[in-house]
Amino acid sequence: MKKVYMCFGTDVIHNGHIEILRKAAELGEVTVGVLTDEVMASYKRYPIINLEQRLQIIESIKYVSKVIVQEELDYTNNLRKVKPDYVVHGDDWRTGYQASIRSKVIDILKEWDGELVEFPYTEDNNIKCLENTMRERLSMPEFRRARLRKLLKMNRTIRVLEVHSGITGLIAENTKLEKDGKINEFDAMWLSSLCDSTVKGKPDIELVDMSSRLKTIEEILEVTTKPIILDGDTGGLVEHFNFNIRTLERMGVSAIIIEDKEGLKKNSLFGTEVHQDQASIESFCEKIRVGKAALKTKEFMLIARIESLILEKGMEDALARAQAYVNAGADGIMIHSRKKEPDEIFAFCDAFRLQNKQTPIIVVPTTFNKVYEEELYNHGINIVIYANQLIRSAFPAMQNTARVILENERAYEVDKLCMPVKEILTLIKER
Ligand code: SPV
Ligand code: MG
Repeated sequence: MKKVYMCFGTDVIHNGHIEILRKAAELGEVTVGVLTDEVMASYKRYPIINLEQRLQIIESIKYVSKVIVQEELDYTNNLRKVKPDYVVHGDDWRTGYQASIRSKVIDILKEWDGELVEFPYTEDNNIKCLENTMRERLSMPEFRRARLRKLLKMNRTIRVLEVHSGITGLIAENTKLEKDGKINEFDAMWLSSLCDSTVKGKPDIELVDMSSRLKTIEEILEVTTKPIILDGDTGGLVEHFNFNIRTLERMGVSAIIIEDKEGLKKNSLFGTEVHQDQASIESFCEKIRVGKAALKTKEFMLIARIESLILEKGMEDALARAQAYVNAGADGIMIHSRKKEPDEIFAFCDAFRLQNKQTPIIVVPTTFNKVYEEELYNHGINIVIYANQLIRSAFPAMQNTARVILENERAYEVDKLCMPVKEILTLIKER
């Protein structure tokens, strides 16, 4: 009996899959490698049903003899274990980001004269509808809200991109690229106060109020499925905070980060160049307790942001606050710095991790931006937020276009700087 290997990265088994499995079974005994939730999340979308359930479903299909777990998009390890005579796949992976995975499969199969067999991929409308239905479910509050906690269990850096509108939401949702056999994409979105204010032409001083922030969130929720982390500034008055946090939870936001400042808050990257007051440990802990008590689910996360390094209050103060905020119920700690080097961030994380292995640490490497995600991970950091790069890159591009039009007194010269009209017309799908 010949051995056949297939990999399954889906949680919706449809007639197309059954058809290809039937053909595979005609070639020999079929082993299916089922992708882990982690790989699924990084390759297509977060799975609606988990690995155990998917293993059970696929195992019960009559054309399948055996299921094993495939821990990477790259087939190499499983292929060397199984040594199949045939790998079966739809022919849809010849182009796009799976093309390099395919070439590698062909190379590995040469080691024992195995063969890649490709069947025409059936893309019918029913299948498209099914996939759309799944995506819609992922965008619903009950699915989306819990996803940040689920991602945190995956033991890797969670990569978060700043968004401030529907269109930036789509960029965070859809931008992905293949690198070293893996798909790189953003896991979640950060609704920055700086960018949400800047895009409205306002300073970052809690002037853009919660109603306006909620409207922006709604706009983003409508066109995306990924989890949202809201930059909640100081959280405002305790008496308002308990209402606002519940609204966010109900909408399907996954987390709010509040910073330990009081009075007129200014942006942290000003540091001590402007007057800003840090809240007392007691009053900030009270805000955390009130916020946590208002929540209805265990899914929503309240993350406490420590401004001690920004305000030059020292490492000891930062560490004492971290401990106090966790004891008050904070589900994560964001430590911020505006130094060019990550040394003080690393010192904080190393010391914090000596006492606390569990609580997620969040950082915003805007100034210490030479540091790679892997290095942050090695210091126990769980979430990395790219907090303002979309608006900072969009602004100079738009300003330059405006200048070039003024310079030439016509728009011909800016055309090469712009997306073609045809593309902007079809950028947003009507369905
Ligand atoms: C934001 O993006 O609004 C932040 C991060 O709060 S920072 O601008 O660095 O303070
Ligand atoms: Mg902010």
